[in-house]
Amino acid sequence: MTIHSKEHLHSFVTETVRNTQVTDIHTHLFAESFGDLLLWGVDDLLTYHYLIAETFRFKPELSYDAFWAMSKQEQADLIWKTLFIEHSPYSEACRGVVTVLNRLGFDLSTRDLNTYREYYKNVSAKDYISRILELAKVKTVVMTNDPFDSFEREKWSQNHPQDPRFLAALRIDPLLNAWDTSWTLLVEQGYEVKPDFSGNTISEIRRFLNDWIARINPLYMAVSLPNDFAYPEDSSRGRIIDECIVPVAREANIPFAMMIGVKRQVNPSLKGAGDSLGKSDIGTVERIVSKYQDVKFLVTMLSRENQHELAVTARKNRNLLIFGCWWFLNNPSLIEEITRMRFELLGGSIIPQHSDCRIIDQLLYKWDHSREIIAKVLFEKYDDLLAAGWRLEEEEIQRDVDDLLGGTFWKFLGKPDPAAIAAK
Ligand code: RAT
Ligand code: ZN
Repeated sequence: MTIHSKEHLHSFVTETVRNTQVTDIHTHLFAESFGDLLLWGVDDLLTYHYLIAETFRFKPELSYDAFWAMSKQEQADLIWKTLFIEHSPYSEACRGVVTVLNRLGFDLSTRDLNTYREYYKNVSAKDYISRILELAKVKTVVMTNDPFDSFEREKWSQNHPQDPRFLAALRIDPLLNAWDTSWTLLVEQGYEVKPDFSGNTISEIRRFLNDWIARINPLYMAVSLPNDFAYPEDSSRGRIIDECIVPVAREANIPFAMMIGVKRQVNPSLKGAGDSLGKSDIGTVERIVSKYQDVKFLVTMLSRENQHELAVTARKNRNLLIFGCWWFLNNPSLIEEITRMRFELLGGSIIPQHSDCRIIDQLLYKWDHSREIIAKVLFEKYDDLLAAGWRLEEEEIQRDVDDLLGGTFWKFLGKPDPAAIAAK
């Protein structure tokens, strides 16, 4: 059907973006078979590291050690009282909790955490995962799988049947960012590597990567990189990228995902909440993607200041697909500005958002909030197009939204979307 008015356009775009199933390309969620690695429920929701950092700001008298000595439930009580009772929860991470509780049907007028807790006592992880994925209209999530984590390795070795809604990504931070210590972890797994790269070290690192690729079938290899990451670089990281990651990515035909701009542990007392960000040199991205045009790169950058030049770099390199409004950028004002700018420079050849969820409940808010903004910006772009004299069909809008919420990712990988096949 042809779009016939501004109102028709607005309601069709809003409804389509709201209802189209998503492939969430980067999360920290896990399938049920991974046991305690999967976080869910109101206490995990409240002890999210974003909220821990916000709580300390209102509690100058609270010692870090005292907070870390508390049980999870005590921490959640304190966070709830501080951020939700003593102040209004309008930061994005706080509003997210409100959206989740509301979507789950809890009575927000009571503000009684214990009654919310009651609900979770009677649900199983299995049912809850299905409920949240359905409510959030997320068809598949990509996990962050860490071959350096012994608990997770153990889970993979148990060969549980794979839940098709949870797809793998091979995360290799220690290999690239801490070779001085991580080489020993490869030795422990039976690879003959030496800290100075002598002997078979390079081919053994490749063997390690290939073995993990065979074991978990990852959609991509991923790393988070500091803001001062440079390429080329005379360092173990530079060497491993050139001689191990790139050839393995090429041969396995999977992208190398670089998440650039983290300053780890600027405040170690905050533990997992203590990381920050810094502006990076776009030349680094330009040089690596143009050197290896036959390798695919997924890139997201953490600093707002890098977003425009990253989008321009994608215009110049079709082997670069930019994704998401990552971490400190996952705020409505920034998502709106970044998404609009990306649409203007790159049309639909982007992945506008990923959730980065750590707690499965968060899918409800991260996607609700992002969909609202994506729909708003997309409506404006189509409206401008109508004003310029174009005609639009509803089917064309549905096609475009399918691409933005997953299709572009699958086409970049060169793989069919398994959920789309299963639905047929
Ligand atoms: O967004 C986050 O929760 C961060 O703590 C990180 O997990 C980041 O997304 C990463 O994958 O390193
Ligand atoms: Zn992440």
